[in-house]
Amino acid sequence: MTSPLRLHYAPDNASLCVRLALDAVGAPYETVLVDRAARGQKSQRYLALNPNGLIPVLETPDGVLFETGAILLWVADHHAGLLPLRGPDRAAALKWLFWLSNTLHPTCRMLFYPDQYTSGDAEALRVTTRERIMAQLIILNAAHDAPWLDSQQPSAPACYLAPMLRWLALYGGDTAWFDLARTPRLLAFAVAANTWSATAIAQTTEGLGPTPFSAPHLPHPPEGSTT
Ligand SMILES: N[C@@H](CCC(=O)N[C@@H](CS)C(=O)NCC(=O)O)C(=O)O
Repeated sequence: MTSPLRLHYAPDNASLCVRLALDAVGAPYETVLVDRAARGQKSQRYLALNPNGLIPVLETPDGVLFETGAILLWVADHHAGLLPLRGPDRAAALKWLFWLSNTLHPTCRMLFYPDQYTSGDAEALRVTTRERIMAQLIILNAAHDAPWLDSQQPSAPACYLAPMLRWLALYGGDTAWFDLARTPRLLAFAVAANTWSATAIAQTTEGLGPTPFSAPHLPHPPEGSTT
């Protein structure tokens, strides 16, 4: 590797979470575009990095990493500022990071890729999935142990959450159901995330447009495609 870190990405994909974290800590990295229009994530070359055929991958001096949550944790372990170092604050931040990875993100995937989860009525699955997502967002909105949610600065869980709020507003069929006003704390979070310096970089590199997390528009990336 010519650069210590290499992010395999597609615009507005889960790689955006990693990009935000890397830019938040100022870590130098290279990007490698995964051509989703050509199903590059299922190519033999990519599957050799991530046999799951999913984006992102981060190549690191410690090896090839996949799974967004694991990558965010790795970045946080190597750069100060994304997670509390120890104690109850770290425990709570890890709890929510894993919740985002194991609970909210998989539910979002059922909305974005219903055909991968049912051979039956995809739209019916989407209807129940929207209800599940809203219930999960209400749980997060009420969390008493998530100060990262109210911070103006990015953290590992915040870098995971902000893109998911964006995707919920943009993808997954009819998006009229999604209204951040129902979760005012998450709305305030998204407004703050709009102003991160890492967000400004992603607005350029991935064409995210204005207010990318609180009131997003479909992206106009300089290269690649979202799907
Ligand atoms: N559990 C995986 C999920 C990643 C994921 O869903 N990536 C999407 C892009 S946002 C993807 O690669 N989709 C392509 C596909 O499903 O074929 C992670 O956290 O990294």
